[in-house]
Amino acid sequence: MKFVSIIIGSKSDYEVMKSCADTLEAFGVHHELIISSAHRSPERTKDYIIKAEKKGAQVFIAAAGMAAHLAGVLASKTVKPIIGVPMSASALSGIDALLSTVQMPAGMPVATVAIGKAGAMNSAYLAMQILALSDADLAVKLQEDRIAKAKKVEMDSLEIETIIG
Ligand code: RP5
Repeated sequence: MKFVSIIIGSKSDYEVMKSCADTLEAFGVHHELIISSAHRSPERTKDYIIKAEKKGAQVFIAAAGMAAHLAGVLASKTVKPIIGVPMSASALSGIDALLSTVQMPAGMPVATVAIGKAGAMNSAYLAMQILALSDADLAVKLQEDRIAKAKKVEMDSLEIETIIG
């Protein structure tokens, strides 16, 4: 079964990354979420990538904070697309994780999204856009979501225009 794999570096990342899992759930996209760390449990992380690929993982989403090497470790073990989500987990408010995640050497890409909740949700959308390249039904759902978002902007504007006259 094809699915999206979400790996978070710590339980403390879950509150933010739940919105990634929720977004995939809302579109009916199979996914699983595990906790594994590049630094604290490197063997578990490596073993998981191999098992997940065998089970059908199509895209990996890696979320980590501080010196965030999780996405890079995944990139070293698979040629499936890797999306990195920097977590705000330190006095540097996620800038540390952003730079650790985004600054991959040439030939080892990690598609890095925004720090925190927007990035968590966008990682799900980006994963689905990748899957939608070979899933017409999912592509239609994503198009419908865009239309709904555009309509919401119009409705919000009308609401404000009504209030201010
Ligand atoms: C990273 O260190 C985790 O991804 C987390 O964002 C950060 C802090 O982890 P905890 O000390 O809260 O477990 O590895």
